[in-house]
Amino acid sequence: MSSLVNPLDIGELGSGEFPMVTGLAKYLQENVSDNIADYYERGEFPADLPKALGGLGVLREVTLGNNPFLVGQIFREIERVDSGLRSFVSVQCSLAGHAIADYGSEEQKKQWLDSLCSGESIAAFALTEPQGGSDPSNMQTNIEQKGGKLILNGHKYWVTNGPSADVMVVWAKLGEKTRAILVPKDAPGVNVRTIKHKLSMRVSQSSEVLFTDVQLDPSALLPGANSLGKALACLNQARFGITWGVLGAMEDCLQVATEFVQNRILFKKPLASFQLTQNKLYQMSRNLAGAQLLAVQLAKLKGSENLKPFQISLGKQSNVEAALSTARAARELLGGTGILSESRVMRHACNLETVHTYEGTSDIHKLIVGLELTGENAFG
Ligand code: TGC
Repeated sequence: MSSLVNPLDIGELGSGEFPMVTGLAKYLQENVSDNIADYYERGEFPADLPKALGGLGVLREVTLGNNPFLVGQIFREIERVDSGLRSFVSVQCSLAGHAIADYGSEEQKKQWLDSLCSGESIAAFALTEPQGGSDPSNMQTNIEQKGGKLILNGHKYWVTNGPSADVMVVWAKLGEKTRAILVPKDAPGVNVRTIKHKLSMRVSQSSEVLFTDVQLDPSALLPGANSLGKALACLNQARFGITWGVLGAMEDCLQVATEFVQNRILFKKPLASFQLTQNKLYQMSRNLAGAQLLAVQLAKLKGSENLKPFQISLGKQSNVEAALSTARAARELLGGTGILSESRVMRHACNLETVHTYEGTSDIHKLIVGLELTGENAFG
């Protein structure tokens, strides 16, 4: 790994340390990287990817493994290609897979975990509703008990993987309690609509899902998923993955920008020789070094089971802001070339606009840290 993308020589970041990550990087390089811009333009997800990631052991590792460095490096490699691909894995493994693994019955785990980890089945996680994602406690989706059956009604929004999901982990109110229930996609009354016209995260398949009198057996409830806190604990997994994933996007932006300015001649000199250029590169490198240190420390804390939610918020907010700033700087250094799909950096920047907002907006994460610092709840 060149010092360019690992300025502080942080040993744990070396992807050579994990054969699975090396295999993943090779697979992505040979099969996805060259085509990703076309997928992005078409707004299409590479359909072979889930089974390929399953075959490499990547989905199992993220869902059930217990090495945060390996999980982090997996996300970093995938997001180096595109944040939308990382979103697929975040939802399949960190959100839906974790919910089933942590809160599911033995029967539910037996039914779903192997096929989710192999990529044979796809999962979605339906928490957010159209009235706003930041306040999930205002959930309107509900479950009623009627004659030994459960009846689900409601409307979920921004459901990643929805269009291809075989199963959805749906969060809903059952009386006063927040519960999660497994809903097969073909259950009568489930209506999945793809969200179109996105200018960001175009390879990620987003949807809204309407549930109209969907009849489910009580055994579809995840027994351990019995509070809003359990839903937020799933988000911890996904937010941790983002702190690592965005490193990949940043590294790619720094690499593209550095190569570009070394080869671009302006005023008879390489663009790299201008002080303003080097200042921008310095800021990108500094952003990256700080983000890497944060990610490594979060992984250490996670590995020793000492990672607190507010620390994840700090890492997610800070690393995504650093990544967005890095991608914008790369775009600027590339001039007009920066807006072309082939240069990659604008795609990263557009994706990172979404990452800045989802899995807890930047502001929500600042307020979570603010609450920790002051004891004052400033959400409402
Ligand atoms: P609050 O009273 O603070 O908390 C309710 C209960 O939850 C506990 N808790 C957590 N537990 C584990 N991990 C966390 N990160 C937790 N945060 C809170 C808390 O201790 C409490 O437990 P208990 O036992 O005391 O009841 O709840 P609040 O309603 O005041 O909300 C606080 C706030 C704003 C921090 C929370 O609502 C929040 O994080 N909001 C942002 C939600 C968010 O990130 N939404 C976007 C998700 S992304 C998306 O929906 C797409 S899903 C994936 C996809 O398809 O892409």
